[in-house]
Amino acid sequence: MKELDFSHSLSSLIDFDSLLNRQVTLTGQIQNISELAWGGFIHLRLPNYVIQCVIDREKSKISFDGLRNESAVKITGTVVTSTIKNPNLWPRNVEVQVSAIDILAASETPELPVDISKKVLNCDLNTKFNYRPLTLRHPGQRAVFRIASCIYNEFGNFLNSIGFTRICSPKIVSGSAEGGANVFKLPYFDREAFLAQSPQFYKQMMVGVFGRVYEEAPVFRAEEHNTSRHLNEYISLDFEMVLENGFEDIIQVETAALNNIFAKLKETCRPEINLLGIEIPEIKKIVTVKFAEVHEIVFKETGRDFRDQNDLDPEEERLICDYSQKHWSSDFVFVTHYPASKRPFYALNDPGNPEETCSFDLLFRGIEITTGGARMHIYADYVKKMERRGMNVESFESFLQIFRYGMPPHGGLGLGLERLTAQLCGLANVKEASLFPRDMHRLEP
Ligand code: AMO
Repeated sequence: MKELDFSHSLSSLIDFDSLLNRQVTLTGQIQNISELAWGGFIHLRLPNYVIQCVIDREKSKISFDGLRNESAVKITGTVVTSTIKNPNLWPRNVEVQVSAIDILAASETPELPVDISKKVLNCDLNTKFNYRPLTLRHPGQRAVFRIASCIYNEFGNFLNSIGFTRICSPKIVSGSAEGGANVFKLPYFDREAFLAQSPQFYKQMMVGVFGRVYEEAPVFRAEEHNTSRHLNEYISLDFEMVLENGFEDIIQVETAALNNIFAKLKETCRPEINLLGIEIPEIKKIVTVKFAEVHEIVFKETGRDFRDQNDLDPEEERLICDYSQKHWSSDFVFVTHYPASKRPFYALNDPGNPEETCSFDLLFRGIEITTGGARMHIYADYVKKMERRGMNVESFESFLQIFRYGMPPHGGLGLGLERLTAQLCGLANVKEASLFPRDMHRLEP
């Protein structure tokens, strides 16, 4: 039996510098072809790289006939120092002098439905999403999702490092955790079930088990409005923990988690950051402002009066972020003490002012990226609040049993991966930070 050689598949990034003047065989796809009188260039897309391959027609006897953008090919050649440093390529210091090209699968049409060989992917959102398997191959799009991948990994890595346990909660559930009408129903044998709006109840249950838990998973919201900030399915980065001091503990952990993510992005995603021309921030100081104060600041600064509203309007979120930039030099604002009337039943009301909750939203560059807060942890408090809200206490009994067996003060948060990615990458629409976005009109691809 032939012994399999896994040395290549198990190697990490290719160290092209150490391969200088050596022969390599690379399997990838053709990002771009430039044919010139003497030969030309192929930009070959590899995992994490787009490398320049140079074809000398005379020396190599390779013809450009039959080579098409996106075809899958195996290229053999010698790694040499590159003469032109093209900023769209990575690595930039080396290129491959091609001796042979083997076409593994030719792209069917010479004219692709979207030209993904240019630096900027020039098409409208619908086209971008209709041809997602193709448009995602564009280096700018790949960069967005490499950044999302790093956020996802580092959120978990950081929480693991401070004693959190990863959980996977069910996505088919019997009720709505976040309230409201935006819940998807589905037939479940002889009854009705729902797609989870969040892992809220399960992460609270699991705090009773491990004390500190996190989950990174899809959640589902039947939002009936098509906006640039809403998806019907998104990735929620959640954690839940025992609180020693109060909901400020959650803000501390989120700040540290975000700063770790930002440091990791700078360390590992430099080519992507440069390609997108973006700036990765750092939370140098924690800025908190009470919900009621936001209304006052915005009114005083702009004359816009939102003071009778029990939530922040998207416009008001933008205005307070502008203010924060100008006066507090911060891209991040933790807005605290949201009105109890606007928060779900599980939120802990402020003992000093029961109209307010011990909760917060984190705003980043003009948009809410996180909701978090302390929860009630006494059984009788849940029953009282739910009855006051006219909720059917019995139907929540499987969740409420955790409070019958003793639960410490606890709280946590949910951070929208797509919203954070979109804000970091300067994308105008959160759907652009979703690989295969789901909205009211889109179920494919
Ligand atoms: P909330 O419903 O505010 O809170 O959601 C938390 C975060 O998820 C993101 N988000 C969305 N992203 C894209 N499309 C949507 N339709 C969408 N809805 C929400 C936002 C938001 O800040 N259980 C609580 C969290 C907690 O208290 O632990 C919850 O789900 O970034």
